[in-house]
Amino acid sequence: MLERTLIILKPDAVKRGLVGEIITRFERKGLKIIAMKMAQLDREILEKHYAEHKGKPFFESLVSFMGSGPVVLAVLEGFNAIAVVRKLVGATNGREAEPGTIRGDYSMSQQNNLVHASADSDVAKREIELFFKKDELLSYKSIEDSVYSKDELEKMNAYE
Ligand code: 3AN
Repeated sequence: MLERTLIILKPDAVKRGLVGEIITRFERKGLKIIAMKMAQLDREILEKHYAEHKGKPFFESLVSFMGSGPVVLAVLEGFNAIAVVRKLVGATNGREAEPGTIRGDYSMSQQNNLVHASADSDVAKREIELFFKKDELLSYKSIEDSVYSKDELEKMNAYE
C-alpha cells in the first residue's frame, strides 16, 4: 500500500553533520520526499509527540535531548513506506542495531540514535498532522512516477 511516514533527524544527526548522509539513504532506496523542514522543537510539541512514553524513566531525558538543538523533519512516501523506513533505521539501541542500518552504522546510543520514524499507520497519520500543515505536503512526479502510472505501480507492487 502507498504510505506516508514521518522521520525526524534528531539533534545528534544535525550536530554531527549527518543530515545529508541520512537523507541520501532514504532517497537512494526510492522513497519520495514530499515535505521537509528544519525546526527547533519546544517542550509542548515534544510532549505531544512522545505522549506514549510519558512516565517512563527516560522520558525527561528524551524530551530534553530532542529540544537540545534543531532537527530536520520530513515526510516520506512509498509502498509500505512505514515498515521500509523502520527497517532502514534499525533497532532502537544503536549498539544492537544491525550494520547496514542507519543506527547500526552511525550510533552507539539508545537515546541519541539519530532518527525517529513513525511506528505504524495510525501513528504516522497523527505525527504528520502534528508537525506539518496540509499544504506543506507537496505533490510531484518522481522519475518512477513519470514512467509508470499509479495503477501500474500498484499492480507491480501487488504481483511482486
Ligand atoms: P524507536 O524510535 O526505535 O521506535 P521508541 O519509540 O521505543 O523507539 O523510543 C522513542 C525514543 O526514545 C528512541 N528513539 C530513543 O531516542 C528513546 N529511548 C527509547 N528507549 C530508551 C531507553 N531505554 N533509554 C533512553 N532512551 C530511550
